[in-house]
Amino acid sequence: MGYCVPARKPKRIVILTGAGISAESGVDTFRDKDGIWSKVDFREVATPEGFARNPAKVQDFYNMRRRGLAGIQPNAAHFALARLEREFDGSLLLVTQNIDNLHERAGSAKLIHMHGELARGLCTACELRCDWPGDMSAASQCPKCGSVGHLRPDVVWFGEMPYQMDRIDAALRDCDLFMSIGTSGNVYPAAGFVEDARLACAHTVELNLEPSEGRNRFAEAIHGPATRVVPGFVERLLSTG
Ligand code: BV8
Repeated sequence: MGYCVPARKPKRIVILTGAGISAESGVDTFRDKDGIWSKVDFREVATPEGFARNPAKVQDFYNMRRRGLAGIQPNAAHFALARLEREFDGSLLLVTQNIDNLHERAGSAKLIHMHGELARGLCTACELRCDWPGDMSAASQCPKCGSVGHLRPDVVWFGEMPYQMDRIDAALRDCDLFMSIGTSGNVYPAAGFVEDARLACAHTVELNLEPSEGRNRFAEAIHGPATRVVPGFVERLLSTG
């Protein structure tokens, strides 16, 4: 990495979000003390092996989370990122690890769900990916190939390749500002994005309730609840003349 000339005003932003940005909307995080992985073993519900062993258990796990989508709303942090996308005169890409639909409901469009989406289904017989707002089970029928029992939640499980990694890598290689919001930095390849951004001489900022696993890989960190620190940082960005 040659000598990095800090960009005064960013022109190309990449933003990574995790469960922490949806916490204040009532969505459980994974690793906090009463997080999802403290209640269920991720090997049983978020791996292809777990699905093969007990598909009904996995379907119930995602049906429960999918039903929860109806009762939640985007919060001030989601809306602040949608505002940044509207008002920022440079390029911006929002990459989320979250499978909830709060970013798009807040108005974000330049969005990649790198770990998939809760309200979508994937047919393992014909590869169809489709909207699936309701419950899913072994009796569910694929709307395209008609086969029964081959539908699974369209989410990326451990050991599976995240979605659109080529677009994400290209944006990281070219960005001059990388923001990481509400993620603990435990899961790869997402936890390694800060390194890719630093290699591109980008300014790197962590916005999180507390220091994450990767805290010391960021040039700057602002700690506090997302609904407070994200709107504040967006205001700072948009007011930098
Ligand atoms: C892959 C979807 C090959 C399902 C998820 C290198 C080293 C070691 C291991 C690996 C490695 N490379 C790959 C691995 C294996 C594995 C991995 O990383 N394992 C970990 C456990 C060590 N990775 C994979 O298997 C990935 N696939 O690598 O394929 C490959 C390799 C290279 C390039 C391409 C392909 C696939 C992983 C995806 C798994 N699916 N989710 C579902 O949701 O059910 S992961 C899931 O957990 C989330 O999506 C997220 O990605 C991850 C971490 O969760 P976070 O979002 O960070 O949430 P967490 O609870 O941990 O933290 C919340 C944070 O918010 C905390 O810091 C907290 O302080 C903060 N917070 C809380 N409240 C607030 C707040 N912040 C602000 N405001 C608040 N109010």
